[in-house]
Formats: sequence, C-alpha cells, structure tokens
Amino acid sequence: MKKILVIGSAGQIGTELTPALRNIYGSGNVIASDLNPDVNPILKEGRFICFDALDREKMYSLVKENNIDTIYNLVAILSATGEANPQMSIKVNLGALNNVLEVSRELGCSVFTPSSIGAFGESTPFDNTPQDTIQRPSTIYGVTKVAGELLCDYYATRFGVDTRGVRYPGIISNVQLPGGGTTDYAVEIFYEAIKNMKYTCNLGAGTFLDMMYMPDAIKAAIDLMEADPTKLKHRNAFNVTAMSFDPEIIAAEIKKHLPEFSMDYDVDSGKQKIANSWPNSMDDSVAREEWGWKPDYNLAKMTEDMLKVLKEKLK
Ligand code: NAD
Ligand code: AKB
Repeated sequence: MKKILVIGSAGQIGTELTPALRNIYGSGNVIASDLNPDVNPILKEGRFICFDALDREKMYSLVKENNIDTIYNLVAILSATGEANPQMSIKVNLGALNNVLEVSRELGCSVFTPSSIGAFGESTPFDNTPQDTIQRPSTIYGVTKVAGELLCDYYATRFGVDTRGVRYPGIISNVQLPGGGTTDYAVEIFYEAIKNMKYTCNLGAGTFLDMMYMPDAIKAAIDLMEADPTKLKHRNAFNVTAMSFDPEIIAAEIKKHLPEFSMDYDVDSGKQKIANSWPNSMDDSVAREEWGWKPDYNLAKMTEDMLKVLKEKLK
C-alpha cells in the first residue's frame, strides 16, 4: 500500500483530495500537512502535521520517518495573489517544489505536482490549445508553473524521479473556498446565487476559460498517479479540462435552476488581464490517449450538483 504525504493539504484541492486518498489507501497511510494550522476538521480525521514546505530538513525527516513513497505537492501562491507579491510567489511555488523534488530524489518518492492553464500566455493559441505549444506566460504564477513543469521533467529524465502532473483549469468546488486565483469567480457565483440571488462578476462577458468540477480534479490526480508509467510520454503537464464557459453562460445555467438570479459586472482590471492571457479551451486529447482521462461533469451536471450541495450547506 502507498504511504502518502499531502503538502499544502489545507487549500481548495487538498481539503477534498486528502479524504479521497484516505478512502482509497487507508487513513493511516495518508498524512496531511500545511503551513496553516487552521484547517478544515476533515483533515484532522487522519494525521495532520503543521510544517513549512520551505523547510527541507523537516520535509526530509517527515518523509523518511514515515516511510513516505508518494508526495502530492499542492503548495502554491495562485495567480492573483502572486501578481500582488511576485517575490513570495517565486519563493513559495519554486521553493516548495525544489524541496519536494530533492527529498524525492534522495528517498525515492513519486511526486504529483499540478501545473495550470496559467502556464500559457498571449502567444499561445487560445482555442483548442495544444498539449505541446508556445509557453510564454505574462504572470509570475505562470512563470513558476512553466519552471515547475520543466523542473519535474528534468528530475524524471536526469535522476529517474517518478514525477507526474496535470495542467488544471479553474477548479469549481463547495468545501474549501479558492485561495486567490483568477478563476475564483466561477465558485463565488454559486455561493452568491444561493445567499443573495445576485452576483457581481469581476471578469467581463466573453471571457472564456477552461473549468473543472472538483470530483474530476481529484479523479485526474489519482488516475494519473495510478497510470502505467510505460504509457506516459508527457509526464508532468497534461492538459486536462471538462468545460469552457464565460460568465454569461454560467449565469444562464444557474438561472435555469434559480430564475430570479441576476448578475452584473464590476471588472477587476488585474484579473481581467490575467484571464485574457489564458486559453479559452484546451485540447486534452493527449491525457485521454496516454492514461484514459475523461471527465464525468459537464457544465449542466456540475451546476446542478453545486446548487444542491450549497443549498444544504448554506441553509
Ligand atoms: P490553495 O491556495 O487553495 O492551497 C495552497 C495551500 O498551500 C494552502 O493551504 C496554503 O496554506 C499552503 N501553503 C502555502 N505556503 C506553504 C508553505 N510554505 N508550506 C506549506 N504549505 C503552504 O491552492 P489550490 O487551489 O488547492 O491549488 C493546489 C495546486 O493546484 C497548486 O499548485 C495550484 O497552482 C494548482 N492549481 C489549482 C487550481 C485551482 O483552480 N484551484 C487550478 C490550476 C492549478
Ligand atoms: C488561478 O486562477 O490562479 C487558479 C489557476 C487556474 O491556476 N485557479
């Protein structure tokens, strides 16, 4: 059985990925960790350790003492927060990954590290964005993501570390709020629809972005880590997507369930600039071919489930 360490487990993805891993591999085989001690209680249903991923010695001893063989590295400063503090973005995003890769090289761990649609930029084809294409992002988040993809590839080819990863689109979820990204509006719109029946969107009409519902994001991470390594030609940056929409389309989908819902706009120029530099829709056929990726949720199914869960949660 795998022995797993999830680093950055208290964020939007880790809060749901960690329990999913515990269900599959057993609670005693999955340690959650984060810099933030104030975490969703669900993470403390198994072992939770508070530590700074920039502390390599601590990471090394944690991995060694617990016979960890697989690390899910979810530590990141996301795009909007990163633009407000580029130095912190470089230090955290690349520092944590560098430590994870070095510890994994020394102790023989497999590594999952997500990249993002943020790894693309204005010179990338916006529609049906290919797996292998131009990557010149204009955000510091994107710069750290491209560097991370390359570092993971380097550790695989140079040192034989089993590194794997996907380029996630914006993730939509209902357990832990997102942590400072550009795609956060696609989560906030659901909370505001249930709470106030209206939403002021910070990205403009016509801003198309790839998105994915959390159950598919979790499935992608686990399926890729379970995939036959001999079939993987692209190890670290698989395009994965489930849907592409703009604010008008998601608002119309919510209105089908809540006819009184309304939306207006107050565009955040910083976030809009970031969103404008990202793909409208990615081509994820390589992930489908190499490890059988296929999402379960489209816009209609995700919307129905989000509203059902949040109605219960927020009542
Ligand atoms: P998040 O911001 O919600 O969570 C990141 C976690 O890392 C937080 O709990 C934070 O406390 C922790 N952290 C920060 N600095 C740390 C440190 N020094 N030591 C230990 N922990 C530290 O992020 P997320 O949305 O869960 O994203 C996880 C990964 O997926 C990231 O690599 C992100 O770039 C990627 N991703 C996320 C999305 C998305 O929409 N959520 C989309 C594309 C890619
Ligand atoms: C962000 O908006 O920064 C993230 C991402 C798509 O990487 N949600």
